[in-house]
Amino acid sequence: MLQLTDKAYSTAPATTAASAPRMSNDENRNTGTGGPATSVITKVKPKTKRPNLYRVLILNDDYTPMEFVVHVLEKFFQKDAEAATKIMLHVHHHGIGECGVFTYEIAETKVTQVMDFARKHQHPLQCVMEKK
Ligand code: TYC
Repeated sequence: MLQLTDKAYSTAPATTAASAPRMSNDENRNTGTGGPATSVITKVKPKTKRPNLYRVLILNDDYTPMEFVVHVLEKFFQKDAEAATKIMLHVHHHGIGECGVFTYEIAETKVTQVMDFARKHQHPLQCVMEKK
């Protein structure tokens, strides 16, 4: 059967009431001691988790043409010409620079795409990922 909702992709708690303080089922139950009735207050924690993030970095070298690096940044990291040129020049002068920040699988894919593209064009450009 086709399911339209999927818990794995839900970012919000199922209901807002879920995170409100709640008393145990048998509210105001007697303790059987002749003492006062007691209740346990429970608070349901929203179960959203932030994903681990990874920086994708490119490294400088002496041979890859500047225009090729700019092209890589436009093609795989959606940078415009100005942003791509800034990043390329930063790497050229400092040795390393950030192309973007992604979840693990996306970062891994970007690294593979850049490395394959550089190899195909016979440039030694290196691309790596680093946990934030
Ligand atoms: N240093 C290279 C050159 O002078 C340009 C370059 C920039 C190479 C950034 C790689 O990640 C890089 N042609």
